[in-house]
Amino acid sequence: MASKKETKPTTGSPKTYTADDITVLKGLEAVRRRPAMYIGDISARGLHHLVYEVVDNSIDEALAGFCKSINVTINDDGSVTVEDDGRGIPTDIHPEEKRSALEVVMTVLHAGGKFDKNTYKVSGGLHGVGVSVVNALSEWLEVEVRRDGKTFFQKYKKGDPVAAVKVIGKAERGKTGTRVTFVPDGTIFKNRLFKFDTLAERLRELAFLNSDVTLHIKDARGKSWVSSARSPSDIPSGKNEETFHFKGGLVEFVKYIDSTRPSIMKKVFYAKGEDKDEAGRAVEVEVALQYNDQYNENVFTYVNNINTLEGGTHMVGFRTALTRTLNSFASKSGLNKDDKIQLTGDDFREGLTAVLSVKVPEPQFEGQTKTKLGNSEVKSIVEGIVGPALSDWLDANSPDGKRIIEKCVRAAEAREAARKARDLTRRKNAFDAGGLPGKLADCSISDPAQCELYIVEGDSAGGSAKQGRDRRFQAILPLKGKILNVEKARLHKILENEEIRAIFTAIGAGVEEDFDAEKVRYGKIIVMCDADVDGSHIRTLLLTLFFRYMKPIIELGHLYIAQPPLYKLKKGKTELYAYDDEERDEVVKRLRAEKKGKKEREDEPTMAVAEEGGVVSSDGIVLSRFKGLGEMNPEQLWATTMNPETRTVLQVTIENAADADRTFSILMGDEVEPRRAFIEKNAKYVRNLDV
Ligand code: 0RA
Repeated sequence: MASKKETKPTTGSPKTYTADDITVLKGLEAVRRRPAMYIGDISARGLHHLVYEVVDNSIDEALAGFCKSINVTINDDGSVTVEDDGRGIPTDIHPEEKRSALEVVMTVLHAGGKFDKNTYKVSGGLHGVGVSVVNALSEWLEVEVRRDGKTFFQKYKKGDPVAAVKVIGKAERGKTGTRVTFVPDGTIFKNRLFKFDTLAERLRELAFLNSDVTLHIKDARGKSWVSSARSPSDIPSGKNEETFHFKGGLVEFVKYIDSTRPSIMKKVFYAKGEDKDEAGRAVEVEVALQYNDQYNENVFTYVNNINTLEGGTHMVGFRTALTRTLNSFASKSGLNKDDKIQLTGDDFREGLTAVLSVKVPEPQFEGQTKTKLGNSEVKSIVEGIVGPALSDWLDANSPDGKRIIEKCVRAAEAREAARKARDLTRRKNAFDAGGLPGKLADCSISDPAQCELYIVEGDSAGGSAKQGRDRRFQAILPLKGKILNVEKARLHKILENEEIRAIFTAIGAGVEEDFDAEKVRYGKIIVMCDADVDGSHIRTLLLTLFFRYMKPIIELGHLYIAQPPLYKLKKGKTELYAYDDEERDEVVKRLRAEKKGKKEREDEPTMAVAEEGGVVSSDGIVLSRFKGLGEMNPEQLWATTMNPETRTVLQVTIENAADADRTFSILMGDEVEPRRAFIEKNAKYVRNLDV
């Protein structure tokens, strides 16, 4: 048995710097100098990553078997608190550092590793960089640890301790845990607004993946936060508290993902197993799957709770097991008569929804976004666990098995029809200039990094864009009306669609499985639609197409949405544009101030906007609302929406893959009721996009 050391808080004596301290300072300063290297970026994504990083540490405690409950609170002062009931960060004096281990964990880069006894620490990609990174990037951070009957406390500013670790009270017998509260540093994060929904999505995902843990989130911000919102999605959502606990784990996750897609099975398949790698360390494998009556594949894979968007060896092992086991069940049960049609991996993936979660002691992450598992031993471990388990399950649930095989046979038949259409698209590929769509006005430069493709709603706006563009680097592809809803169609139908084929061939990187991001002909693909209901529908149809068939374009940050202005304000020869109501009111004030003395300008009421045509105010300002892109002439379109020097474009990102999938299936799928509920819940965004 290990002897327990007396826990003494460090004394508050004046600090003398040792050689070690200097490397320490260097470490955290490096984080502050190049925060993106540690948390990905300093946008909203990086901001939320700070919270995930602290939560991941609590999840590590849960994986080690010591933590049952994690609470996240967004406080009214803009700070966030993450509290767990784990063992608490150790507080005894660190033998080498000669100060509290707590201080070392909070202030030394990657110190977690030195103490870490956990088998599956959340490491890899941007995760597992340690709570010291969060500390370095915080205006201030406070940590409270309950351990050994005491409550310890330390506060930091920009990563530096304000004072030594102190005992501030007792802790109830047997009560242990860690509470971290921090405010992100405003000199690093320009936008410090936490989104409840974004945090809740990650906590929900973690609760599905770790069925023993209960995660709770509360938004304790008051009304004053609404006025500081910069965009409608910044406004705290109606819900301000949620608790996530899913006893059914991955089975419930699969049902959640497919909640708007009817399953063809009575039961969700589930398997869990463990095997050892060459070094004798345990690799855990857990999987749940079901088939729905639609055509998309929705497989989400995780390694140590990190979503592996680019797949990897665990995914390969899973697919191999699935194809092999279902094929042998098909011939064994005589469902594929005389084996007359060859079933391939593609056929077994149509309508498949699955979650695969593996725990790997030392994961190697590869790929463009470092979300691809590289450990080769994991393939056979996953295959060896999933294959036999699925085989047994099919024997025990043969009616479900039969429905799966029947669906796969239908998919194989459709695949044959799809092959012809697909060949057509392949031949019309990037390098075959003659194959480019006739209505594409291509750019003259060929370096993709410099080129932009505008996908434009409507022929008349397309015409303006063609005239207004800088033809050296801007290409224009006009679309006629609405494209096919890809959520409800099989691949061959999709590839027969003229408009969609034009998009695929203009981009030149192939389709779905054959998609090759290196062949993308444009570094920026910009969707430009009217700011009305039809425009927003077309935009959603296009986003669905990219999400389902060219996802890497989104993941690699190539996809953007143009922001045309909503208003034109004219006074005499001066023409100004406004992109939202607030800006419109400001511009009106500015135009008035030009004429009148400064004294008067604040008192003027803002002008009402007429539905039709322009409104002329008493002092000659003409305000008109753009109803569509087609109303702008080429020069206006260039000046407001296309000139890279002055325009705003929104980059499309995927915050959470499983939830994004659900959103698209809700918005574009068959069922009306969930769509109505979604639109009602998000009505404030919809209204703002559409009006
Ligand atoms: C180092 C060692 C141990 C636990 C932790 C760190 C720890 C870190 C965090 C961060 C948030 N919550 C946390 N809970 C625990 C192991 C402690 C032991 O062996 O008793």
